[in-house]
Amino acid sequence: MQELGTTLSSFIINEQRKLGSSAGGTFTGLLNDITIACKGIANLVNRGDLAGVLGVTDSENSMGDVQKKMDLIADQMFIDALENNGHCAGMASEEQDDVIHTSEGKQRGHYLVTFDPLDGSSNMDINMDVGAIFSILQAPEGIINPTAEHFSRPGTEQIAAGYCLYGPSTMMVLTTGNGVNGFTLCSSIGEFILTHPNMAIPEDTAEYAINASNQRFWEKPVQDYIADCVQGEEGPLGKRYNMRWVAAMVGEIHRILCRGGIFLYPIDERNREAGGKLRLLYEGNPMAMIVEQAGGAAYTGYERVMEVKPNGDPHQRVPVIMGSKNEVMKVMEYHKNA
Ligand code: AFP
Repeated sequence: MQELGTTLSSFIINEQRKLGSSAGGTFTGLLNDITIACKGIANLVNRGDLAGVLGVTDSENSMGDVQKKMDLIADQMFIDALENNGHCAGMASEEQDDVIHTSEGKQRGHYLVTFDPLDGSSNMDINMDVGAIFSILQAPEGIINPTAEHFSRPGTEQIAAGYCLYGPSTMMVLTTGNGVNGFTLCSSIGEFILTHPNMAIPEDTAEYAINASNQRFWEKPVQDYIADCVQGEEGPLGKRYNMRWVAAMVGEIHRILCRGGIFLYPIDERNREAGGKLRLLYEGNPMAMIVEQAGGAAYTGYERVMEVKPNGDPHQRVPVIMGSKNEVMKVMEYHKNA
């Protein structure tokens, strides 16, 4: 019989033991709750139209995005999985206006979880990559029903972050602040198995990801950087660049973890007032933690994403420039010189 390999749960238990953590059991339980949600979502995403989960609803989220059927289903699957075992004190979801309290009568745990239950959901209907992103914070002592303020903490306070990519295979990528590890869902036994230990982002790259259709709205430093990339070997950067756009941040960051690259969703003229396009708590902070833990860098153009001061709004937005360290620092130079 083929060897099973290291499951996600046994990996976490061993990691907690090595760190001498007293929270081992409940933290492992919390991660287990998240994997249950992700496995359930993976199953529906994989069956697609056969499961009747494609298409839109007639509702919008607080950001004005039309919600897809699968956005709402994935959101509820996260909430149910996190509520069931009492490891979580409260949740905040990109799909909900307000933070979510654990239902009356349910046990409350020591952690706060924020999540984007279905990142890149416009890809659902065209059978392309989608994913889930999550971040875990320690809950403040003695708080029964956490408020938005309790979730509004800088990314440096995250104790774990991860994403689940529903691609050709389903992968969970996780950091608990001690490197980044990737696990592939083995459908025959229903377990995530460690397949990508110690993921590391190459420091150099010649591949960028940006929605180039927004070019006329970007700030000058980003305009200048991309213009120089496009010039290739003849330009000041002296190399030929490749470009990719998955339109799901989970897909972009996964590619960068696997082979390097830089992902930009900068401030532009249309999103300047909102502070950017991507959400700090649901996308910016967790992905910045993963990228930094894999040896990459994550900035807004002006400061580290994880040091952005939260403004109390769980839907606060942020510009992001993240990926291979030397390339991100190059873009930072464009900002400093502007
Ligand atoms: P949703 O989470 O609303 O599906 O949005 C996905 C996303 O925030 C991010 O994952 C992508 O990088 C980005 O939007 C794609 O945006 P464009 O519409 O500019 O392609």
